[in-house]
Amino acid sequence: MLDEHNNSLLAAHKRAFDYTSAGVDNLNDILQKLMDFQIAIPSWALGTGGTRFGRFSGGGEPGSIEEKIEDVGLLHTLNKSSGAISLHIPWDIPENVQAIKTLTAQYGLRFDAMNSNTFQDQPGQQHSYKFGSLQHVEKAVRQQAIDHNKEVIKHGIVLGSKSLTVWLSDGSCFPGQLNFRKAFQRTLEALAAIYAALPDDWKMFVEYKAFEPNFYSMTVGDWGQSLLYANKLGPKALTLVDLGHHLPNANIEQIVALLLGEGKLGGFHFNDSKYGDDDLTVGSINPYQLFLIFNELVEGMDARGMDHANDLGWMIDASHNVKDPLEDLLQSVEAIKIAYAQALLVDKKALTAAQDRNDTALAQEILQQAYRTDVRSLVAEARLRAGAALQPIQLFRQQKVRQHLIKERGEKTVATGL
Ligand code: RM4
Ligand code: MN
Ligand code: MN
Repeated sequence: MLDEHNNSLLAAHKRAFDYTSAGVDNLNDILQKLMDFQIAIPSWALGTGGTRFGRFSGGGEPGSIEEKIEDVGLLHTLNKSSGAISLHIPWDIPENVQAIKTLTAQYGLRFDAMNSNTFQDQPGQQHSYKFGSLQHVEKAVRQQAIDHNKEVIKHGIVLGSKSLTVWLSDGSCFPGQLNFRKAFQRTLEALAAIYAALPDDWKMFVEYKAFEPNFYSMTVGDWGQSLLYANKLGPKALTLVDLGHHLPNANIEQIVALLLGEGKLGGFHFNDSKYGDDDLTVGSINPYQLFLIFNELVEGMDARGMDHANDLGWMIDASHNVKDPLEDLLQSVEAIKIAYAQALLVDKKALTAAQDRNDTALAQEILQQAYRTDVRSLVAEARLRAGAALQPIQLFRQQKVRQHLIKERGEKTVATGL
């Protein structure tokens, strides 16, 4: 099916590719980088997301961890760029570990960061997280949250994951509710207890979020707070940037540049937002910002001699309320690859020279020259060379994949997640 699809589009693709690639010096290097670059899919993004007002389930959602792996396998077959899955515990507790590992290997997938969840109460749970988890005033609640994170690490070790992402909803909703200093201290001590359980070759990502579900203060609310924790915890602790977790107009590219410079950027959660959400499809609102972020990522990683594909964690973190989640994920991966390809096209030497001469207009020209290049055929060529589809969404629709999934799994399935 893939070959048939690709053959039918080949002539048009070649025309576009020849046109764009004619102006690119390091073409093969760029194509190789695009092929190597994999973006993990979170297990909670495969079902239809909801808001607090409602959830409108789509049909054929994966009902088990095995089916979630199958969905990511399908994405990876279509784009050869989604070669990893990130699990959220307890939404996806791996029960039959051996079978799950075999299934994942069969699709050429690996397990990305493990995610703990101390932002919801689970059935049968002894202590409630209503007033926080690692920051909680009661030791027993903090201990329960620490133990949960240790459990998550254990699941991850068996699966071959190498990192733990800790995102806390801890904070307060009203002034006076919380002693900030004490909450920080308690959280730091609890994080240290989790850090101590981390294997030597693991990383711990400390994710921050400006607001929600707490609306007055968040105990890990911005990159400064995250960096404080990460610096105090030790070399395995790093800051994780989720694009949607900033206040409006924050200069995320500058944050990224500084964290990279400090050697403290650990990973990325991709999404986009218009107002204050963290759920929209990557690149759907502000693709120029995404490009500027990638420009800093490439510059900063190259300055430190880092491997683009493997030295940071790359993941999508979005919630698909009105689109087919699989189509939305294909669009997200494509948007990331486009921004990455554009960043690779930036004439770094010329930009540095322009910066050193304070030639502001030229610096902008250089950036926008790259941004305004239509790199879609380069990304498609990388997919073609990797054995994937020239137009993943088109093939997904031609093959009526969603209809098949509905037939197989039913109209009324609901995936675990938000
Ligand atoms: C949070 C945060 C976390 C994700 C949860 C589901 O806003 O982005 O990374 O695990 O949502
Ligand atoms: Mn996130
Ligand atoms: Mn989020």
